[in-house]
Amino acid sequence: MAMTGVLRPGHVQIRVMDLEAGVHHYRDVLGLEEMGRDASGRVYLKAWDERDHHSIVLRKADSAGMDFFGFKVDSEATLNRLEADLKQYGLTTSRIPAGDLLETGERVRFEIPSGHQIELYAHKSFVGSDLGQKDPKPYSPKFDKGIAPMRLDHALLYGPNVDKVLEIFTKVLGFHLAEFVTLPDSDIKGALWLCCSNKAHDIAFVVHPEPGKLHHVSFYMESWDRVLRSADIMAANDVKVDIGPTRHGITRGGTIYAWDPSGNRFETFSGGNSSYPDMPPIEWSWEGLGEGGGLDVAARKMHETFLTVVT
Ligand code: M3P
Ligand code: FE
Repeated sequence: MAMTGVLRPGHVQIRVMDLEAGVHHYRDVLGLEEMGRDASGRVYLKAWDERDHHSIVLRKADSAGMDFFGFKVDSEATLNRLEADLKQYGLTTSRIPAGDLLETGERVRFEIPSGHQIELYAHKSFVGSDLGQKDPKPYSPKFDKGIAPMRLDHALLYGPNVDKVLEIFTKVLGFHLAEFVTLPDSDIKGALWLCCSNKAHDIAFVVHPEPGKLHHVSFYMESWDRVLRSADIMAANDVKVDIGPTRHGITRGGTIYAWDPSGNRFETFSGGNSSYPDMPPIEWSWEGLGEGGGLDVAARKMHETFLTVVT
């Protein structure tokens, strides 16, 4: 696949109420590597198979949630073009100077109609993975440190105006819709799984009255075995689990939803459908999401927390 334009989820800034409890969770339990701290006290972390400097940024705040979600684009030229296209569409964009996030170039930030801050950037320092770039090894001891996901995979965000969000991601940013859920007794799309790659999804949205909410940040595990191992590690560390281990019918990914110490939900996720822009999106009814196993193949029911607990 000739990937151009928006390449992948690159970073997410998560608010935590107790910084050291957050660092303990993301570094020692999840097993991400701490890559640095900046003058304002933010903590930067990376997963073992990621090559750029960081993907997770923790900021101490009075409330939990997500400050912004950033996508890496293929070049400065693409950054400039997408900034112009977003303005042309009618969104307000701003430039955040290079270096505001450690080892990261200039970012274009905009608020989408669901109330979330989304960013695009073209540069983040390449630091490589432990495996090396030449004749890489298949294994590093880091794979056994904590849950040890391979990468930041996606986020699921809750907010209003999901129809407008669909238009911006597909018409302006070049994403395609992989799967969607229609609201009860209607053909209105109330939940979206959107891709800039051929992964199961790179970002997802569920319609919700309150703007700017985080449902979960998802981490990719190499296998279903590794998802099950993550359940053991959650239990050993008293991490509160929401749903799973099970499979989502939507995306067909193996999953556990659980909470960090501030109440931000995170997911350990494996497998999942591949998607291509020429494939018509998969449609789910509201019953399909619940009793049809869209959310939870094993339980085949709606979980109250899925619709109500967000940060
Ligand atoms: C995901 C996700 C649902 C399927 C979800 C698949 C919620 O990876 O976004 O959690 O039905
Ligand atoms: Fe997910």
